[in-house]
Amino acid sequence: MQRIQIILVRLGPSLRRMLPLAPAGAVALLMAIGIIAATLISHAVHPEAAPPQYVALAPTADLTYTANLPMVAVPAIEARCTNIAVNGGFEAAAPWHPWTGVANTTSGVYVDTLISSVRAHRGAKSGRVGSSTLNGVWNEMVQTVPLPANVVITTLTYWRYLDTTETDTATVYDKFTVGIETEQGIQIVTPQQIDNTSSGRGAWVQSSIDLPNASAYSGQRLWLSFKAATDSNLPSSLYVDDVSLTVCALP
Ligand SMILES: [Ca+2]
Ligand SMILES: [Ca+2]
Repeated sequence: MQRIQIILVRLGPSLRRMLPLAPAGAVALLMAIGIIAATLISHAVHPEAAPPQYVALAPTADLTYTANLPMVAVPAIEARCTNIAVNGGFEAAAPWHPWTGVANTTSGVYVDTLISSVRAHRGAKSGRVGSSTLNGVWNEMVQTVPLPANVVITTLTYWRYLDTTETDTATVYDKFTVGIETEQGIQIVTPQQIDNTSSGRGAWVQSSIDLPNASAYSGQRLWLSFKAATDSNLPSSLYVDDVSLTVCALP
């Protein structure tokens, strides 16, 4: 019996591997045939041994296997996050690179007028759009940022200070928008709007914007934009400081 049992154990997995899709009953039948053949051979080789004995098998008794596979350690791939905005605190010396500005007032290009020493969230300076003295202003401050490859998250974070002489908090007269654009000037987020009706006037407030589908812009150059459009009465400014663009990218 010892010899027969060894053969039986070997036949079970072999038949199951040969017929991986066969019904369990068919496999059991083939196993039984194999066992009978094996015991007959064993008896022929060793006629002195006990006569063949047939063993009833449960169909699933030999169909459960345990495979011991080598363990392979797979290191986790982590995204690295860095701030790629430059001079986000507006403290660097002139010419204030890399911030650039355009405006519709008489001074032409306004890189200098978009930097203010009137107030700062940190340090001595901040960026400013709008005007504390002029009405009917449209101006914009932009920084171009090159996104790395394999971007997974892009978040613009900034502090802003709404300084307005408007007293109406129900109707929008002076409007500021903060967004992220392509180099063609196409907004790729819903811009955040701050206007004379917004809360938090006369105080530094932190805001952030997540770029949706950030991976689609991997390797592209984008614009961080701060814009102002004011009406013909009661000037307004928006000061911004500590601007960062946190970009998380896979290696
Ligand atoms: Ca500053
Ligand atoms: Ca106004």
